[in-house]
Amino acid sequence: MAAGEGCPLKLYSYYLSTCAQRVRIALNLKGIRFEYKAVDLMKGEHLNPDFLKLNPVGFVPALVDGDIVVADSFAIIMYLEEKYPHHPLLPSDLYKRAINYQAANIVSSSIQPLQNLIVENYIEEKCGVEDKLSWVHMIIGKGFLALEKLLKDHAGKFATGDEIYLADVFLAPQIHGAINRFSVDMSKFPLLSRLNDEYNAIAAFQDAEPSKQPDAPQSSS
Ligand SMILES: N[C@@H](CCC(=O)N[C@@H](CS)C(=O)NCC(=O)O)C(=O)O
Repeated sequence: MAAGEGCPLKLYSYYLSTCAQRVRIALNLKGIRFEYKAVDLMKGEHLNPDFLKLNPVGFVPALVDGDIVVADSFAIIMYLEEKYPHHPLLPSDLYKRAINYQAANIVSSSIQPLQNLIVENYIEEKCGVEDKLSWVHMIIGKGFLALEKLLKDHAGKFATGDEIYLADVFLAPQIHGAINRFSVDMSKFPLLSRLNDEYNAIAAFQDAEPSKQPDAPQSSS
């Protein structure tokens, strides 16, 4: 039997999806077992009618919890946060909580959607692979610079102090993808580089990495 098979929670995921990776990290941090349901974005499975019933916009991740279906990583993580309040991902301090929302939203609104597969494919088709890569580097660079500035007065061991919170859950996959998929030069982002080292040492983050997922090819990172 595959790991997690028969668990009430089912996560529709693709191994390289940074959005799904956020949810995998949140589930791991909270110690919640889940069944992994692979959706192959390269085969267009996210556009199949069955998947569109789970998420009408046709993106992973989606979470099924019995009769409840939630899609979009932010909504899923908030659902998990309220259903499983242990290992809280939101600090009680109001300001720190707002900074967590801000950092998470820089990743989820101002970086990832602008370099999503659908955008990458469109740019590559219209302008070629070089333009696609320079676009992705520009978008990631702009967002990472903003995150460096935002977090410099808030970071401790992690993004907003010495505990792992929402900002870390969103930052880790974005940084991992920037390094491993797009070879972004991280020397310009010393704080994010240091945070990445911290994340890489934690099992909940390691286990959520693309290469560890059941749908990853043998040699992926
Ligand atoms: N806001 C959504 C975005 C979801 C999203 O963009 N997912 C990507 C993978 S990270 C996807 O399914 N892309 C397929 C495509 O671009 O066609 C979330 O946070 O879940």
